[in-house]
Amino acid sequence: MDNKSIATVLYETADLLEIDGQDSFRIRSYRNAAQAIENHTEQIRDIISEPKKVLAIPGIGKGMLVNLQELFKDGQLTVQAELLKKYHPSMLQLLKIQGLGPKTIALIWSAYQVSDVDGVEKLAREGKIRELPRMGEKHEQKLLKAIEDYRRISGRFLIDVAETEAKKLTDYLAKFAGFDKITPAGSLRRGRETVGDLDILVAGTACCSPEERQKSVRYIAQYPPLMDIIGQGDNKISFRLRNDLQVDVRLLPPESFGAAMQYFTGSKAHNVALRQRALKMGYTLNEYSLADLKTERPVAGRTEEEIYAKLNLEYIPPELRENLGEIDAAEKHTLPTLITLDDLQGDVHMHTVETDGRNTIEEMADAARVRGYKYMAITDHSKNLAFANGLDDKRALAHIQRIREANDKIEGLTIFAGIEVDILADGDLDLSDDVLAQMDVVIASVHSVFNQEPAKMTERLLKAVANPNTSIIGHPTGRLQLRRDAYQFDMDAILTAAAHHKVAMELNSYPDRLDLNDVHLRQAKQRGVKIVINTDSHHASHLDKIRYGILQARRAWLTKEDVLNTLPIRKFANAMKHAWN
Ligand code: DGT
Ligand code: CA
Ligand code: CA
Ligand code: ZN
Repeated sequence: MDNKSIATVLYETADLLEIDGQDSFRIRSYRNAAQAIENHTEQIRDIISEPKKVLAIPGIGKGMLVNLQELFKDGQLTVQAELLKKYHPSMLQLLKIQGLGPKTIALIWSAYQVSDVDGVEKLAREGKIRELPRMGEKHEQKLLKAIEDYRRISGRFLIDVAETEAKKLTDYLAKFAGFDKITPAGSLRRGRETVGDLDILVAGTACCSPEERQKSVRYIAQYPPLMDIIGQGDNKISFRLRNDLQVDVRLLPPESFGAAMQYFTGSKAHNVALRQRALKMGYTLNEYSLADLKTERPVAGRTEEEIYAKLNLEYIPPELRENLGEIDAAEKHTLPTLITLDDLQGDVHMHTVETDGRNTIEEMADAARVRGYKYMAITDHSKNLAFANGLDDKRALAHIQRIREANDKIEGLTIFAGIEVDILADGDLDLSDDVLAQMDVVIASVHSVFNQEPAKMTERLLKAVANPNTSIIGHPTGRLQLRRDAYQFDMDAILTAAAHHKVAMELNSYPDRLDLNDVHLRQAKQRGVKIVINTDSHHASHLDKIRYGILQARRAWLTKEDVLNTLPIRKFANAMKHAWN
């Protein structure tokens, strides 16, 4: 359990205590602890066995320490578990609706004993919310709109959330004797940027007799974070987790594992095309096997590799299985050699305590070196981003100095001096030209005035691309997944200009962003624009998020050659100054 997950549980508990009408001192102690843990740089799980260290965190007293110990021991908080029993776990979903806080939820509960989203929506439609104290028709309309928004974006989960849940569940499954192979399939395996539900496949001896299957399903049903079971069949169980993520677990005999992996990895469109090919070749393909059409005898099924091979296809990596030309390319042996994590030589977008990051230059550098990078860049914010304590010219110059000093001290890694400079509303960059010219890496990003007319926004970005100091356009569309749409502009015009000026486009790996997306990345590649894959880390641990960027790059068919931060150091430095080869 990482600090963020702990903080979530504590925040939820505080809200539930408030709904329950408990005293404000107790509620505040949970919120304070949540906030302290969220902001703490050291992981609680690493220090939980040393009570003194935990108690040294401001906001954490003896009582909270006991809670934390319990959380690590049992995977849940008794206080929270009991409140959820009293009000039903659906209360946690209600709390996610914008503008619906514990106070209103408590009002609704005390008047109608309703604690789920559907129920509250029904009350609002029947005009029963406006009848509550301090509520009116306006509140009711706002609430309906918020529920609509919640529905639109709920249902899907960011890849890191899905991946974390999948990891926890597969660890739990691995403890059961008789499950030999366990793997996530579906959109998570394809590396999609958001995931609708988890598809987990399990094979082994426990899958093969009715009694054993029953025992296995019973074990799965006892998974602690499971909220409710949606369906249960002979070899499948579907359930919902506390955070509303749905999971399908399927039990398979080992000889079908490859066929099931292939089928349940999808995508649906890829499967349909593959099945048509199989039929043309005299086979049937389903989740159990690839079989001879006439004799129905299986010819492949234990591994995915043998299925693709029998269909005269090169093995197709999961990230490409979207029926976007991959089957044709696999037949002609023209599948791209997709970029891998090992190809990356550095990460050149990260923040430090000087602006809104949590670690120092040295701490970020140590983390980059541990990852095996050859180079990195510190790119703190510029002054336009006032809430992030962005740098003005003077502080930027001092920061360059500090970065150079840190670079002199560290061996085996080059720390480039960089900046993430704001693109102001008129397209000017937020720092003076001669300061920017001293930087090794200049990432220009839009962080304000998102709602300009598309023509104006295009002009703004074109000006930033044409600025001789710009090396990279950061998170080029500004979208925040499940939260904020991209700002509107003429992508093709920007890419054409970027190719001309040899300015790279960023693939920002932060799961909320994953910007550019796969479609735009393919478009960039067609236009001859190079990509830089970065994390935009605000904490040393964020450097790990680079793998989401790699997955996204692979879904866009990118190879090592398309990505500048696969280059050796000297060539990369030149590329940041518009010399791409
Ligand atoms: P998601 O969950 O919306 O993020 O996307 P997926 O791709 O995980 O979709 P899901 O969970 O509905 O189904 C998992 C895989 O199962 C899907 O990628 C392909 C396969 N599958 C599901 N339904 C069908 C179907 O009707 N025909 C075929 N050929 N395959 C299917
Ligand atoms: Ca799925
Ligand atoms: Ca599914
Ligand atoms: Zn940014």
